[in-house]
Amino acid sequence: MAWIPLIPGAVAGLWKGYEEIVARPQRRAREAQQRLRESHERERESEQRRIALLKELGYDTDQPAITEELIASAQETVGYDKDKQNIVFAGNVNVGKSSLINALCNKGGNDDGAARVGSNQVTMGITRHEIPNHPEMLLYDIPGAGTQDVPAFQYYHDQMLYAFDTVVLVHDTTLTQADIRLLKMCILSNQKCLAVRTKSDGHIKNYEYDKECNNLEEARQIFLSEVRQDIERCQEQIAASWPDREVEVRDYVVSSRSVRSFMRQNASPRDAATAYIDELDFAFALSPTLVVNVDN
Ligand SMILES: Nc1nc2c(ncn2[C@@H]2O[C@H](COP(=O)(O)OP(=O)(O)OP(=O)(O)O)[C@@H](O)[C@H]2O)c(=O)[nH]1
Ligand SMILES: [Mg+2]
Repeated sequence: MAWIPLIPGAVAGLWKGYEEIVARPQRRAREAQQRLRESHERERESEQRRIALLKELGYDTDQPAITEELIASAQETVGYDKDKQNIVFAGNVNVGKSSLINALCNKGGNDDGAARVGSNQVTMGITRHEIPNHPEMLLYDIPGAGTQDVPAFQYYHDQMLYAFDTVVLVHDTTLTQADIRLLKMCILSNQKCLAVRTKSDGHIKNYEYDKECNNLEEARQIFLSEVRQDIERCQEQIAASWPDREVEVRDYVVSSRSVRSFMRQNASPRDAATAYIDELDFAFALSPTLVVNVDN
């Protein structure tokens, strides 16, 4: 019975044939169906997240959709220059938007063409500003959002923020929920945006008093460590709306005084309240051309 040892081999061969002709294609088909189901599930979840986000941002069906035509007409209204980087400074009232623009343009509040600054000098309409020797960019000053209750969607539409190349969200303490919603609105619109946390000089001086520090340097260190943690927390909150892709909004810590000093190509002040923090990175983020010739 020499063929008896061949039986297991034959069974194995048959099994292999079955496996290749029937079982494997079936398994592949099941796996493909599973992948398709998972991909539909992901699309459904992503659409649900988008709808929830629009609701959070105060989506208003009465507002026209942001079409190419709407963007073109808004650009004509605001005086957009297609040959330049058009950068708008947005945010709440009194946070320091106009002061930052003046600092970047190397102007004092009383100089000709300076943006109106101060608590009784609320910016009422859109104004355009040029940085001396930097004709490649235009800065736009706009009125503040008014109250925390203005939905991001409404501020974004009312101020035609979709018309600009870059939105700079200015704030002076932690990012408020309104600020975070505005940044999310920009991300949703695939628009370049960044945040800038200004008035650091005043905060550091306040910290020295509030935290009973021995000197300004100690106050600066405590301020910076708290601010960096806060920025991380806000970044996580923004990123949570897009779990399926990487989203990061940079938040630069500056003061308008130090930005002006930087723009005048001065070395960083020694004073701990006004010494540079993120001024160089902020200027670079606006345009790398602003930091050429700088060796601070
Ligand atoms: N200490 C300090 N004060 C600042 C700084 N930036 C702005 N301020 C003060 O904050 C106040 C408001 O500044 P503005 O630049 O007018 O603020 P804004 O965001 O343009 O205000 P609206 O146009 O009303 O929305 C002014 O009194 C400024 O002097 C800063 O970096 N440090
Ligand atoms: Mg202003």
